[in-house]
Amino acid sequence: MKISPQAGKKFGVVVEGFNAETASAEDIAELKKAVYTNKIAVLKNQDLDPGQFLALGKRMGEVAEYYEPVYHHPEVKEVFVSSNVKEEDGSQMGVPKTGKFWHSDYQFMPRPFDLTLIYPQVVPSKNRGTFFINMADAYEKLSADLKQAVKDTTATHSVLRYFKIRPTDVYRPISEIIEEVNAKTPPVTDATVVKHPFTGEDILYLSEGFTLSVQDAAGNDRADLLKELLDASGQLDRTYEHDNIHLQTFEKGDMLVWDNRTLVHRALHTATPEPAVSFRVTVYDNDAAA
Ligand code: 7UC
Ligand code: FE
Repeated sequence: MKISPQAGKKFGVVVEGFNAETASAEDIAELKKAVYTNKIAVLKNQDLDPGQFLALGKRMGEVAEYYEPVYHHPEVKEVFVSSNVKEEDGSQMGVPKTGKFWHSDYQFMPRPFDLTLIYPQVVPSKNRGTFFINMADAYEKLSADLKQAVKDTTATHSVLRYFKIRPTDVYRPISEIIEEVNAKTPPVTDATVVKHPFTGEDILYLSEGFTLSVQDAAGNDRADLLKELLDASGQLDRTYEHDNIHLQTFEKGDMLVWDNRTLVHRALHTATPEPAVSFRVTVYDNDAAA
């Protein structure tokens, strides 16, 4: 196994010679350390079926299955499927057009995932990739005034604005669906700046997609501050040229493993949609900080 920095990129490493079937415990530990330090690892030349992909996830930590079954792989429910391609029998596997907004996975849940593993299956020929922002770096780069302003504030997150209507929701009143989403996944409130459990970094923990509000210690809504923080981090830049934005490209056989606590990401917008399918496994890492 050889880990090297991604040439010409803001962050991330490339991992060559990683064999999911024969990797030692030391290899897995080294890989996880590289992910926490460099935020994203691209494992080259992977060839795993959904069961083997799940097995790799289990070696990284405690695999968490997605709470909405419509995303589940039909054979391996812990594998989350994003697909805009119809199956041969006309059925839909998983959900199309997922994550086309800045977010981190499960940011709206009481416990967000530590690691996300994405394994692209059908890779578009152009416009492939995912945008990422390192929110520890974004915090570090805030002005002294903004760093002061964000102290003692909290941020509230919800899936509501990006909850996907399921096939079974057709003809249901939207008010009923909204009530159901709020009952099942009530908004969660966290400190706006959280400490990374493994690296100790301070992370600006908010996203354009899931963060509803920021409030100060007295409970006053600080919509102005939320907007300023999102703007400073690069999440409001519709040209995607902000210095904080990293475009992670990939090719068939690549597997991306990222530090979901630190990074926000966003699926690349494509005007003319090409077939794209990817499998995902998400992991809670219960290891004590090394
Ligand atoms: O369909 C989607 O964009 C899924 C999104 C609402 N949640 C992904 C996650 O893991 O938080
Ligand atoms: Fe995502």
